[in-house]
Amino acid sequence: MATQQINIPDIGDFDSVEVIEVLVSEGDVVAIDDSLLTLESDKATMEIPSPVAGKITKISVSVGDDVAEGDYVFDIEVSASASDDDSAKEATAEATKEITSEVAPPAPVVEAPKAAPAQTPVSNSKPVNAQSMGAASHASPSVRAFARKLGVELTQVTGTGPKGRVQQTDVEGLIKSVMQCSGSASGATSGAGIPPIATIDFSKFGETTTEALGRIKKISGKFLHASWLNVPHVTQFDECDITEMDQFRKDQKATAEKMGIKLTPLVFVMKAVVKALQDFPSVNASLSPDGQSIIKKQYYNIGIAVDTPNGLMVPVVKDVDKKGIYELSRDLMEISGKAREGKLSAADMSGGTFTISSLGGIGGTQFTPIVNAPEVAIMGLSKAKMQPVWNGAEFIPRLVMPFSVSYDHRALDGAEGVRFTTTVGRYLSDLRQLIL
Ligand code: CAO
Repeated sequence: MATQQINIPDIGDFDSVEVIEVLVSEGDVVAIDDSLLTLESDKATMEIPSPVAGKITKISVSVGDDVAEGDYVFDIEVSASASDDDSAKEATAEATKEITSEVAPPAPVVEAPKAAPAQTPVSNSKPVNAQSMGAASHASPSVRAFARKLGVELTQVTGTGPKGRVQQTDVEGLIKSVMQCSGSASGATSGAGIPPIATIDFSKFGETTTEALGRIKKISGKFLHASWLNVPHVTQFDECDITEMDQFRKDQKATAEKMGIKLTPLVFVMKAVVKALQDFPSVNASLSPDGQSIIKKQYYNIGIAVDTPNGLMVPVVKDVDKKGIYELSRDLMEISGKAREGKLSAADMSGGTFTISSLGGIGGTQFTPIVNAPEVAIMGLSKAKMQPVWNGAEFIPRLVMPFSVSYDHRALDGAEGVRFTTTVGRYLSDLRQLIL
């Protein structure tokens, strides 16, 4: 099979345009016209479709790169049947020129119509995040831009065009049905009636500068805002004695380093959390769309909040229950590295069942993380410190780690919430319990 080098085609009047999405990963199989990249200038967004069918064998471009016509971006191992399909290449060149008239950053997702709060999950829908928006659906760049502008995730739209291609009318149909539904679900829509914050001309009081928020920050901000408005949050604070755990970590550090792995407290927390999730299945869950039942998941995929130069990303470590601490450390290093380099794929970001946000490497005593809806709980880790602890006879120095769990009060009662945090703390204080 021949390998074809893919270069940026004619992109109109633009000399250099920023890559804002890499829509494929190495190993992905693509069809002719499948979107490979999204580019964005200050005036327009455009997608680069694949000129051939085949397997992506190399990606030489990352989110944030500037590209121009002729730049080499991918290698595709061309499927035998498609290797000399010139007409497809011409069609692709045409499609690339279809440029939207304004920048349309992704907005909050409009779920399939349900008489329930807008953020509640559709049980069989993919978890939603910036990277996954529309990546797997077939649609022209103009339809993608139209959907993005209205905040519709293309994977939620049933395409009625040839080969299931999503048409503009399909997107309009979904919006119409959601609007009808939200109108009939009294009080269910989020944000309605919220008093606005006063607009102030700060320059009246001193010098100011205004900088546009980064793209990732804008997207994560919308999800955080939706969760904050829709989920009745409770945050339970707790702390645990991790003296023995940390000694064990230090004992293993040299072995880990020889394997090229950095062992931090986070992987032990992931194991303790998963054991506690097995004890409390309602925490590893989502509410049903009508809010009348709870969907408990028998898989344990932990989202990890990663601080990147572009903003907060939440890649997911899969099957944490089945992995040891070395494998988890390797996974953590890999996904946090990919997050920081802007190389996460849709698959890396989906399927999470519970999230951990660790600020332990930075500082702070406690914080209130926002639930990563449609999950129902999130843990916040803070920095462990040596503290004097009374053992009944004297104060002894112990390493104590503060942590918190915010949860959706519709899914969990306060008693269940504190039983969960107490259980996590117990496992972290005595790791032997993880193998019982
Ligand atoms: N207490 C004390 N020390 C801790 C700690 C804790 N709870 N957690 C980590 N540390 C230590 C680590 O052991 C490491 O020290 P050594 O190098 O001496 O071993 C150091 O802090 C740095 O750790 P790290 O941050 O590199 O690694 P991690 O596995 O703890 O975290 C990751 C990985 C990706 C979660 C982290 O790098 C990160 O991005 N954190 C920020 C997440 C964030 O922004 N959350 C907020 C979201 S809401 O706005």
